[in-house]
Amino acid sequence: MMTRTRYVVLALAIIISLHYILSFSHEGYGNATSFEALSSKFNFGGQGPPGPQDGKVWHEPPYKTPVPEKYYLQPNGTITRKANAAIVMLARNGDLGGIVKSMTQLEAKFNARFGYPYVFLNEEPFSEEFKRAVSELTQNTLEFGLIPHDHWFQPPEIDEARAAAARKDMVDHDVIYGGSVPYRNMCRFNSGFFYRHELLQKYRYYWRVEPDVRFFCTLDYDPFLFMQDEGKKYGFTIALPEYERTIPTLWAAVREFVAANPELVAPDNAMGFLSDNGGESYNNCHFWSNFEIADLDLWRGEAYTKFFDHLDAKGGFYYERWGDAPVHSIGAALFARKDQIHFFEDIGYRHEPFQHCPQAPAHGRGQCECDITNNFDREGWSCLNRYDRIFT
Ligand SMILES: Nc1nc2c(ncn2[C@@H]2O[C@H](COP(=O)(O)OP(=O)(O)O)[C@@H](O)[C@H]2O)c(=O)[nH]1
Ligand SMILES: [Mg+2]
Repeated sequence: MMTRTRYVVLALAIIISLHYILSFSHEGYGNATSFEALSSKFNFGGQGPPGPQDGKVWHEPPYKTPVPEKYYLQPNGTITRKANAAIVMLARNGDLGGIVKSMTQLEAKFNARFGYPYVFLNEEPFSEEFKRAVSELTQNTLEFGLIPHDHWFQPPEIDEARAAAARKDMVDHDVIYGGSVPYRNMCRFNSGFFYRHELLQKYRYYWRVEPDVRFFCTLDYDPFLFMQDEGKKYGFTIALPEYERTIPTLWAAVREFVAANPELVAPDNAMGFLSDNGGESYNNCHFWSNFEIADLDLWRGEAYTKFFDHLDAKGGFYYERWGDAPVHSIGAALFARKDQIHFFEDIGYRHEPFQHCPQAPAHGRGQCECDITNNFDREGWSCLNRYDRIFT
């Protein structure tokens, strides 16, 4: 009996070792680009414990595997477990109407049942009217935070004459928000500061929600628990290219950072989403950051912190109009493993002028109130094909 057990254990050990050896070596070949090859030579500190997907060979994008039933609400509707998470809304007092629309839908489709707190942030104090109006929309906890001055406004190091000339040039070229300083403050804040706000310190995950967005489908599972238990770090619904004129020198700054800090780049990262030539140039693809469900520790970690500081020192948030969408996307793609970036196929979402409408079977399961043929994913401009291809 003893010898037989020993034999089985030995055989299992050999099979498991072989599996790991094969999957690691395979992975190295399958997805190598010059940047990834460079980065995979190094060991990576500061990325936290290995996730459950470590070492897996991907033959298709992770979203093709349905969300496990264990994340769905029980038939009796009771919640047994929650993640440490909040819904984060950056807004002005004047955004109240749009916030009411977004929040009403999010409550109806998800949060009235799941009970996550809201954190509202603003560089000016929220009015009593704003606070009262939003508190009428939910039973859940609400927190209102004031953004510290230095996290929002144009830093004194910025050469205002140069920034003003850049703004004028963008206005002359009809770049959207090209002449706006507040928009640039917002992009820089979202890129490098929102996760440092004192109200967010106690949370690990967040869902970013903007005014005037729509959520089409009933969400019967907890996306935060899904992120947490599956080791995901960044979730999106729409991927598209950025306007080149807003980021002419961003990629040069990224390359400089990677060359100087190769050890901070994650192995098996999503460079293949960002670049069609192994990191040589940026294809301008980014995750549309008006929707994000993500791990705050991704931004708080050493890699992204240094990356943001490097970009901020370049002044591109003001001398150009670097958006938080490309900055976050590049950060997520380089500092997380590709399988830690999740496409929420089952969350129906619209921010003008684009929408993601889930396809079958998610469309039916979520009783999605969207035209199934009106879906950005497969339109010519969608960058979802660049996401898909990094897994195949
Ligand atoms: N507090 C504050 N929030 C802003 C400001 N500008 C934009 N926002 C918020 O930043 C987010 C993006 O702004 P939005 O106007 O929707 O930009 P778009 O989605 O790129 O067209 C939204 O949540 C806005 O409420 C501002 O000057 N102050
Ligand atoms: Mg918006």
